[in-house]
Amino acid sequence: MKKKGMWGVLSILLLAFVLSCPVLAATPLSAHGRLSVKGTKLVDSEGKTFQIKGVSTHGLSWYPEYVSKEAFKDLRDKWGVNTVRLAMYTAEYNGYCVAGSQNQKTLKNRIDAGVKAATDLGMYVIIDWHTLSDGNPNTYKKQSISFFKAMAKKYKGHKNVIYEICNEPNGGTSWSQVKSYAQSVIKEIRKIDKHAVILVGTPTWSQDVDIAAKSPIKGYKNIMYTLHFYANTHRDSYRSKAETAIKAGLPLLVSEFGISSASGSGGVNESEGTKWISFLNKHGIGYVAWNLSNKNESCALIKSSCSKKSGWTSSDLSKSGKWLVRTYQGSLDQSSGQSASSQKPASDSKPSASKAKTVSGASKSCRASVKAVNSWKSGKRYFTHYTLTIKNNTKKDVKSWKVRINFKKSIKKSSEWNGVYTYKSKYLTIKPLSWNKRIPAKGKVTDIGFIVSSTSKTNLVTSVKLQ
Ligand code: IDC
Repeated sequence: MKKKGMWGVLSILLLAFVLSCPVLAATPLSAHGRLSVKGTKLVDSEGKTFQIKGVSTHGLSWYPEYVSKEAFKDLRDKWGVNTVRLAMYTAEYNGYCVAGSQNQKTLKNRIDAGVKAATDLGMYVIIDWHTLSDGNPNTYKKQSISFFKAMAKKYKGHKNVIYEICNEPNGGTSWSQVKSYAQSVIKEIRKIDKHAVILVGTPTWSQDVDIAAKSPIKGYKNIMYTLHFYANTHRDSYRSKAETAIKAGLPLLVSEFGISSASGSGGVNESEGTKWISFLNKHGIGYVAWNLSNKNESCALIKSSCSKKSGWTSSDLSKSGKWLVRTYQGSLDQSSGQSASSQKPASDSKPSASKAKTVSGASKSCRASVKAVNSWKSGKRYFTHYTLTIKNNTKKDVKSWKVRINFKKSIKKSSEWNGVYTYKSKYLTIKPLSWNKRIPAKGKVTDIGFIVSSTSKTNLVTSVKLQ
């Protein structure tokens, strides 16, 4: 009896101990593992599209106080961020190449601290060689090679480190000059690290992705090209350049963007920002916002009057910061403190949108499935990005198709692709284009999608009919 009693107490104690242990939440890294490039997309270790949602530091010489585990944890858990970018200027304000060897040590220590914080939190981290006033990345090519060799040696065992080898070529630097620089740097990194994703800037402040697409770098895997935009300056015509590059098969990443003007100041343009994000979500392209500081400029994410280095509430954020958190995460104040673990392809506004759902409908031969892959709030409206897949279950080709999708509440068109769309208040119909009309026997059509908005969070699809 006595013995039994003791075991009873012990097992209760053991149970109490187990229950009091925090459940180990998944992190972006534990959920997605090493990233690589497949076609035009960044994919996770299971080959699924992975969309970076990131925040960049300001220059590591200027605002090192935001490089900390506390700050990054807030970004991850409260802002919905899965990646941080450590921006190290090469030329201006104590840049790496202009202020002596002691300064280089200091900057490298800051990178180490940033990589460690991100790694401890299971986040991805971009080491950014932030060329800017030096215009042509060949200016400091030697320094760049020795820097990236050192980084690659140190971090080759890491699955979460990404190298960005030149932020923004400018001042008339041509793509062939950037390409030759990139080939030299990539060659050295690859001798040490066979896998890491490497980001290459494009001419004209990383805008000319269409030009890079005409002559991409050959012979290496896991290379992406960067596209930068500032939404109050760069609009439709820049999205067209991106579209050209994507069509040509170039893998893109927006390693820096703001919703201010290109100067980093001036008014912020939320609606153009939202257009960009819809566009990037539609293409599964990731993005990283500039910048985590309280500098008195409209692209800074923290208000200049706020001196906190972490633990921000919504009122501590600038207009850009508030918009960003809304776009990435829903609302800061509602945040549950959940880890950004569950990184779905992009921004999930809380609460209903996280129930990513598929609704299907069938005809005699086919099955159509509509999946909500993404949701976010912008202004007063809730946006949802849906994809449509139609499978032919028979052994005969289907000549054409038409799908009707019914919603709970009325919807408004935001964007659409790869179909002919007709909108009525509570439903829409999609008909094919000439090239995706025919569904081969046992085959399927994919890559059809649309974004609609409504005033309700719970505006999910109620039924799908194949006509
Ligand atoms: C800006 C900073 C600003 C700093 C300036 C230095 O926000 O505080 O004084 O750099 O020249 C970029 C660059 C990025 C710029 C940003 C805004 O990559 O370094 O930051 N921008 O101008 N490209 C387009 C815009």
